[in-house]
Amino acid sequence: MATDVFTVAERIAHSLKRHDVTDIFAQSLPSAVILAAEAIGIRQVAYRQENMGGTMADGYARLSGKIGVVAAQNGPAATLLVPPLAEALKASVPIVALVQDVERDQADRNAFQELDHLALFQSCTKWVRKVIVAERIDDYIDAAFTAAASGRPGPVALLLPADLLREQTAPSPFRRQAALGDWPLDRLRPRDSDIERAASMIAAAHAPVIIAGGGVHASRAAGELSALQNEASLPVVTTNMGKGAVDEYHPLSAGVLGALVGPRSLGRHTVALVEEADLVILVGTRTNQNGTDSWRQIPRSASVIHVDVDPAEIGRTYEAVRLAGDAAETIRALRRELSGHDLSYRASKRDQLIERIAGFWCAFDAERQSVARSDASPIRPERIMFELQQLMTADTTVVADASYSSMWVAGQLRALSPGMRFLLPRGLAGLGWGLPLALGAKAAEPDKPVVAIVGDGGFAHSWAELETMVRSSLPILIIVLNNGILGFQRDAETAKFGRFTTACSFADVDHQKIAEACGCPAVRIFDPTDLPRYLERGLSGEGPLLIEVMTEPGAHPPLSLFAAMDQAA
Ligand SMILES: Cc1ncc(C[n+]2csc(CCOP(=O)(O)OP(=O)(O)O)c2C)c(N)n1
Ligand SMILES: [Mg+2]
Repeated sequence: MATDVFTVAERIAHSLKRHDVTDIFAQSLPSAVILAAEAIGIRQVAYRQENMGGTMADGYARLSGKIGVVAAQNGPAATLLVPPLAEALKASVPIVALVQDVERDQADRNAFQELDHLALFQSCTKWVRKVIVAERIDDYIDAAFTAAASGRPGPVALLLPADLLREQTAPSPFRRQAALGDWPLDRLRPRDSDIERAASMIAAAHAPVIIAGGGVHASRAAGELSALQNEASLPVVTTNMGKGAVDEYHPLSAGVLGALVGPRSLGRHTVALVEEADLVILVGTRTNQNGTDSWRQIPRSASVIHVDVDPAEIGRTYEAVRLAGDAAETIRALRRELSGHDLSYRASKRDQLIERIAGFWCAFDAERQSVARSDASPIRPERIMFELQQLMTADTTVVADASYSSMWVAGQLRALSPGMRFLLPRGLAGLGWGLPLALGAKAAEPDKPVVAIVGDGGFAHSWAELETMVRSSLPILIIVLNNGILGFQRDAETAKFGRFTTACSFADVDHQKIAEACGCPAVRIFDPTDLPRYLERGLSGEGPLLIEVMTEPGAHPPLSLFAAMDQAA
């Protein structure tokens, strides 16, 4: 078969298969490619709207460890890929976008739906190329996968002129047999002298703390991180993106920190671990505003070690011992080095540290009792999280939309194992990502339960994909937090200006009916005691279910932005 002459579209399909691509998120375009892909058994998950399709590819990539592939038409369809690719760029998720372009001899004369795609994708991908020569197609497909999955993973775009796809061509004269569909592609590690220096600092530190970010998940480094946590008796907090990097029931785990430090938060207690640290070990984090509560937490006096696959992230804000490399490889090397060090000082601190962290969790649980166990109607979101916690397992993938949904998940749920996945669109925190991220996650791991928690505002960006969910047999549980408002928007305006604009309140929307109209069973609940049985049904995997929960519009997560307001209340 390798010597046969195929069309470029068919060659693309075969290359995708070689890279173990089993699913493409698409809407029939570029038609030649999708027809060729379906003909050889690659599944098309047909989205309703490109920006949702790109996000499905994102959720798929985050969960599966494989590169997500999305395809789209030129022009307006291509422009709709910008938001999901931008999120993936900021969140370091590898996606290959296959985008049709106008026929080569029609370029630059206002052909139908012609747009400068190179310029369009420049800002939201790490690599964009247009294929001009048919015989080079295998080179370009492999280059696209390599660019997406190597170094700091991210999205790429490959532009495919429509006439090129129909052209017949022989296979590449160079050997092209590698499967490049998994990420990360390379696992580089720092030089020994840097590992030795970092290990000595860890062994000698009086009050070290690890801040683990999303890079731990990207590198599949949760096992290594947990081993380091245990062996060196290191307390671990995570960023929002890093949630689940360690088991949050481990006695040395102190949950998510970031900006969740207001009243009734865990972070208001655990922040002391960072503020009092003499050594902060950053792992796989871009030290962004939300991850650091506006860069307020790490004291100037602390030494910093930063493990990151992107050398440019190290030292961006915090000068650090540079451990540029893959998180799993680097931690493994650190552990090996530490095994030759005397860790008795660290061990001597362990019990005291465990007791202190247990005290934080205990205080947090006592403080949130009034909301997490509240019987009130409208329902407190903390109560929903409390009930979900009782029913989820380490296999459950929890997905949230931007806004408060992300914060309820990050701050109220507790990860049950190292590597448990919580998919949060924290690259850019855009509304509407929750449902499509969850559908991508379900396509990646059909046998695992997926729950998507979305606000009513964000969900409105993505309702149409309910039909995709039903048609494509991707049964997930969707929890719509219907507070009738753009909650964060209203509260942020109130905190900053003392008033808010007329956009913040919605007319009543019946999400149960919307779901049912698309063939998805749904309930609308007002009483928190109804939560357990519906959550159980939704997580059972029997079929999709949408639970519209009428939630308390006055509830907001304990973000530092609101702390002054809350303290005064
Ligand atoms: C695409 C996009 N548009 C606007 C915003 C600004 N924004 C952040 S949160 C928010 C309100 C979200 O309301 P909803 O989804 O109902 O969640 P709630 O806060 O009420 O739980 C808005 C408008 C955004 N993050 N993303
Ligand atoms: Mg809302």
